[in-house]
Amino acid sequence: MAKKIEKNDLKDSKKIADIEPAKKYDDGEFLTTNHGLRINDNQNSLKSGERGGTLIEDFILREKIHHFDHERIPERIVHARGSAAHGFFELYKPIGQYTKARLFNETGVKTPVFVRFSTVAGSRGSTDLARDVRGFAVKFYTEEGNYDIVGNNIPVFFIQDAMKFPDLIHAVKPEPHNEIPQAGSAHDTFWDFISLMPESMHMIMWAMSDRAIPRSLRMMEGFGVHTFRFINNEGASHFVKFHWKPLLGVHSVVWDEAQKISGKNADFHRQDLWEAIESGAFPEWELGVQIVPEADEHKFEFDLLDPTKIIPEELVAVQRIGKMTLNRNPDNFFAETEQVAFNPGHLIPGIDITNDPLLQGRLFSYVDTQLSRLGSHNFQEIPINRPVSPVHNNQRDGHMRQTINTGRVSYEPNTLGGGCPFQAKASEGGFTSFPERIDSHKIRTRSKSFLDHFSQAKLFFNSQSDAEKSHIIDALCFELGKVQTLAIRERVLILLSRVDIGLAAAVAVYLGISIPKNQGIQLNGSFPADADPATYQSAEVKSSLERSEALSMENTIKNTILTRRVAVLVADGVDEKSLNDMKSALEAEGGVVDLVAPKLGPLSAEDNTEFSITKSFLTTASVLYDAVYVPGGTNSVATLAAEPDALHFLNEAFKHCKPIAADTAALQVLDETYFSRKLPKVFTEKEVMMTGIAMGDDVKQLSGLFIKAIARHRFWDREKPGKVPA
Ligand code: HDE
Repeated sequence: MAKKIEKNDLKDSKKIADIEPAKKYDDGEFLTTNHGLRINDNQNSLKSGERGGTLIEDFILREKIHHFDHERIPERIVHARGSAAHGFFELYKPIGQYTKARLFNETGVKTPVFVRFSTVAGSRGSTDLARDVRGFAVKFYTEEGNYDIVGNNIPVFFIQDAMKFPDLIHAVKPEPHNEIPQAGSAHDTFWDFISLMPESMHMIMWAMSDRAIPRSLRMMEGFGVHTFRFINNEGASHFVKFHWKPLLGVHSVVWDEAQKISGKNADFHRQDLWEAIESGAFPEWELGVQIVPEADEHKFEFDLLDPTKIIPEELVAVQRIGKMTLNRNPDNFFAETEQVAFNPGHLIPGIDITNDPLLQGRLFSYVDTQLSRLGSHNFQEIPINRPVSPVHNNQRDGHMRQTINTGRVSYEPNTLGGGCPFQAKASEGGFTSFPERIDSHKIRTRSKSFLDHFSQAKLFFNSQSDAEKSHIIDALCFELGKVQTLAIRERVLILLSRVDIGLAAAVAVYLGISIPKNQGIQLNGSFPADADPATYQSAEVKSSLERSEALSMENTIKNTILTRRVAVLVADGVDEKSLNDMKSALEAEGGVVDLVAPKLGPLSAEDNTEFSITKSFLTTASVLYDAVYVPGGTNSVATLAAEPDALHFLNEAFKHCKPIAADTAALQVLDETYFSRKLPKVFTEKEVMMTGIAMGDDVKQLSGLFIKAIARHRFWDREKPGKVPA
C-alpha cells in the first residue's frame, strides 16, 4: 500500500545545508565571492603593473561586475511602482455558512499576509502622488495554500472585458513616440480612448475624485473589484465582493498639494508606510464582505458580473469579518516587494471565481507576466512567494530551480514512489471548482446586461459632497486642459453630460468650448464606423438609489489624529512652554510632531533650553504635513514674521485647507500671512470647527481644539473663498 510523504521537498534540500563544509568556518564577517572564496582586496582590480591594464583573468572583478550588470529585472508592465509590508489577518467570527475556507472559519489564528500597494501607470521610480488608481494586493499565506486578493483602492474598473486591457494600458502609459507624460493620465491618448469607451465613465468619476490622490496608503480602502464566489461545505455558492476598510478612515490630499509633494518627496507614500510601521503605529483594515445568495443573482438593476458596477452598500450591507494588521517592513525591497508575484487565480478551497469577463482574462495574465518578469516558472520558490503549506508535485527542473527533489519518481500514477503524491479528495482539502452549469453558444459579444454605463457614474457623482464634486470638476478641467485635440475634449464632454449636465457645463466653461449639440447622434457618430452599436451604445438606466453615503469620503472616520504630521514653526527664542505643551498634547494622541526652523542644528528657547532641529524650510515643506502650529516667544515670533519661507509655509497650509493653530503671542506671524486678512480675529470654538484656525493663550485648551480640527482632516469650506497665492 502507498504511504504518504513524510518530508517535503524544501526540508530535503536543507540536508545539504547541514553538511555544507563552509558552515564550519563561517564567522559571517569576511567578504567572499559567490563561490565562497574570501576576498583579500575589494578596492583594486588585478592589473599588469601599477599603471597597467586590467587583466581579464581577474575573475573576482568579473564576477562582481557581471552580477551588477544583471541586477535589474523588467519592471511590472502595470503597477510597477509599489511599496509593501508584512502583517497578519485575524478573523472576528467564522462564516462557515458561506465558505469552507479555513482562513474564514478559524478565529484566534494569525494568518500571515504580505501586502503590496502600487500606482498603475508610472514606472518603478515614478512619484507616489500621481493621480491614479492604487493597487491593493494581499497575499494570505494560509494552511491551505496561498490566497491572493489582487485588488485596487477603487471598486470598479475602466473596462468590462479583458480584451480591452492592453488598449487601456497603451492609452494611459506615456505616449510611445516621446515617452511623455510619466505616471499621469492627463494626455491625449488616454482621453482619446476614454472618449470612445462609455463603459469607463463610472471609473472615471472615481479616478477624477480625491480617491486617486490618497493622503496615505494607510488611509485608503481596498476592493476585490470583481464578484467572487464563496463555497461552503455543502457545496452551496454565494456571490461575494471584498472590501478593506481602513481604521484610520479614508483621506486624501488636494491636487495642487499632490503635484508639489511629487517634487518635494516623490516617496511620500512609501516613507509614510515605512515610518508608521517602524514607529509601531501599525496600519489596520477590516475585511468586509458583501454576500449575495446564488438565487439573487439577477435581482439587481446591474449585472453582478460587470466590473464597472458596485453593489451599493445600501442594497447589500458590508459585514466586517476580520482585521488585517501590517506590522513589519520588508527586510529587502528587491527580494520581497519587487519579487512578490500575485495572482487572482491563487485560490483556496471555499473561494472561487465567477464569469466576470475581466476577471477571466486576468487569470491568463499573471503567471505569464511573472515569467517574463522573474524569468522562470520557479518564481514560486522565491521565499516571498513560497506557501507555508507543503508543496508536493511532479513539476521539475527549469531555470534557477531551488528544490532538490530526491528519488526517481516524477510522474503520476506510479508504484515506485508508493503512489505519492496523491490527489486530495474534497474532504481532504482538495480544491474543486464550483460546478457552474454552462449551456450556451460559443459567442464573441458583450452581454446586454452590461450596457448601462451611466447610472452608477451618476450615483457616484450625486453621492459626493459639494467639495468633492468641485474636486472632480477641477480634476477634469486639469486633465482635459492638458489634452491638445479639440475633438477628444468634445467627445469627453458629451459623455460627461450624460453623467451630469452641470458637471459637463462647468468643465466646458473652463475649457472655453461648448458641449456639442445633438448629443445622441454625435455620440454614435463619434464611434468607429464599424463598431457594433449594441456594444458601444448605452441603454439609459436610472439607479433606484439617489445617493449612497458610503461613496463620500465626507462620511469617513474623523475621530483620530494617530500618525498625522504636525509642523511646529520655530526659531531661536521660542517659548518652550508654548512649544512643549502643544507637542506633548499632540503626541499623547498619536500625532507626529516636527520642529521646522529657518536652519538646522541646535535652537535655544527663551529660557535657553536647547532643541535639536532636524527640519528646515529648505528641507521640508507644508505639503508634507497635516497641520501647522506656531508657538509664542518674542524673538522666534519676530524672526518667523519676517521670514518669507515661514509665511509661505502657512499660506500654503491654509490653501490646502489644513488646520492651523497659533499661540496668541504668535499673532504677529499670522498677521503677516495673506489669509489672515480673510479671517475674523476672534477664534471661537465654533469658528475653529468651521475654519480649522485656532488661536489662544491657554495652550492646553488650544490643543484640544486643534486636535479635533486635525482629526477632521481638511476644511473645504474655505477652499474656494479663501484661495491664497501660494
Ligand atoms: Fe492587474 N495586472 N490586470 N488588475 N493588477 C498586474 O501582474 C491584468 C486588473 C492588479 O502588487 C500584472 O504581476 C489584466 C484589475 C494589481 O504585484 C499583470 C487585467 C485589478 C496588480 C496584470 C488586469 C488589477 C496587478 C502586472 C484585465 C483590480 C499589482 C504585474 C483583464 C481588481 C500586483 C503583475 C502587485 C498587476 C494584468 C486588471 C489589480 C500584467 C490582463 C481589474 C493590484 O499580469
